[in-house]
Amino acid sequence: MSVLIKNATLVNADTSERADILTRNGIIEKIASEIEPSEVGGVEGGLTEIIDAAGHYVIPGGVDVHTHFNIDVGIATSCDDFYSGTVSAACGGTTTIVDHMGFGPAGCSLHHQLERYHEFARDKAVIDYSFHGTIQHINDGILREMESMVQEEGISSFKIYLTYDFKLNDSEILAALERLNQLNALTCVHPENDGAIRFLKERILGQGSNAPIYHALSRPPECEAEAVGRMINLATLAGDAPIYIVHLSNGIGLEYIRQAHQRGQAVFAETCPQYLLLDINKYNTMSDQVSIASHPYDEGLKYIMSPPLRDHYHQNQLWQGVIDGTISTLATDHCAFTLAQKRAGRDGFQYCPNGMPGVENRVPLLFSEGVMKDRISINHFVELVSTRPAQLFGLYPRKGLIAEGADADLVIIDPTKEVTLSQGLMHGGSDYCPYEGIKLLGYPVMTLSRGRVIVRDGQFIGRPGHGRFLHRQPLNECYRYWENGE
Ligand code: DUC
Ligand code: ZN
Ligand code: ZN
Repeated sequence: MSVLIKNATLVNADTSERADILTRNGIIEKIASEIEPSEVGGVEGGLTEIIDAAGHYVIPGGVDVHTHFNIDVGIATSCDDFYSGTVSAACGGTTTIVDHMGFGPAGCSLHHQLERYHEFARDKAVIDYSFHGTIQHINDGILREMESMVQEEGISSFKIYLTYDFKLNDSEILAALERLNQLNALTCVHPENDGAIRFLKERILGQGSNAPIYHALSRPPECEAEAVGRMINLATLAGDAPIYIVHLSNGIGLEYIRQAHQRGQAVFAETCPQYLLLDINKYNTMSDQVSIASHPYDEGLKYIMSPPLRDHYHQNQLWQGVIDGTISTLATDHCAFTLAQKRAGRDGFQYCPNGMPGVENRVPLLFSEGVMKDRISINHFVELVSTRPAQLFGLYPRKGLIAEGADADLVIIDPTKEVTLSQGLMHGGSDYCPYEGIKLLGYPVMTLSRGRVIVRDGQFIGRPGHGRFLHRQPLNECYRYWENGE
């Protein structure tokens, strides 16, 4: 099986060039300024397709390192599994996902959840995938198990929570950081101050305020920023353990991260399109739909997630962080529910399952809002959506790079294509698109996963089970690819 892409503008994180690209058996075999079909054996030689990419960009497939498929959040189970979730990802130009495993039964082992997630994804995923470990408690058994998770199972990153039922306390955080650093694994953190949120939430609910906006007001930016600052200090105390802040949504925490960088600390930050492009006013929005639907909270409930959407000050700060490199990656925190599931929050925001879809929107949104609006270069865009996440999570140079020998995960973007985002165009399991009505300039028109065309002009043509589990490298293997570039 072989595909020849002609006349491409090939874009990596550091270079752009006019090139032809030949893929064979899932790998990029050759990149050259001109490759003639006859020279690679034509149809007899296994050439299955010649794609003319003139006027289009070809980028390394998107790598979304923050999804939640099949997740059970206690009050609901997300509506995307590893089939619908990865189809949606592929249609939006993402060819690799790293999913955050959900919580298992109290006291369960790390391997228990890993086995469950292998079951969830096997035979379902249409693109390549891996998982982050989830640490829901700390004891000697868990600290011991981390070694085989990293060295045998290929799970080189783990997430800890500073809020929710399975939050860790400071001494548990230190134990996790120290051990994971020893194993060359990256600690990802959901940073929100649990006590402050509990205090504010109790007061707000006690006053009878339960509309969607109060979800945001019960977890203001300072709750998140305090936890970011605490994690930065704990990471230093744990012997300079590297940390990765997930879904950063505020400018105060961003400033703490910037200061940590000035001290040379390994603190990596991810933000998501919703924090750059949607704002707190969404919780008060009354759309036309509300007049025909039956409850005034319905529109705001669509955006209930943690951390919540912020105001324009924080949005602008985050854009600045993206532009100046303080923020390393763009992920989605895709955690999709249907409108019916979100409507549990009609009785109060505390009953609404947290999260929303987005895996299909990330690459097109950043291309249009970032590159086409001249906020970032196209190379920086590739770095944020593909190269950097691949490097940080042990997937590079197999993923995140267009080079001979890399996986042929390629996305072709037509920069002239105008698309107005709407639910009708989406491929996931949810029944609303949080970015409804946003006008985009530029859109992915083809996605190849390991050399197979799996999306063509918005039509998914891949198959379940094509996606393979990716055994990820530990951090010391990744470091050599970016250390010099820091
Ligand atoms: N917040 C999380 O921490 N995880 C999933 C969705 C959400 O809103
Ligand atoms: Zn989180
Ligand atoms: Zn998440």
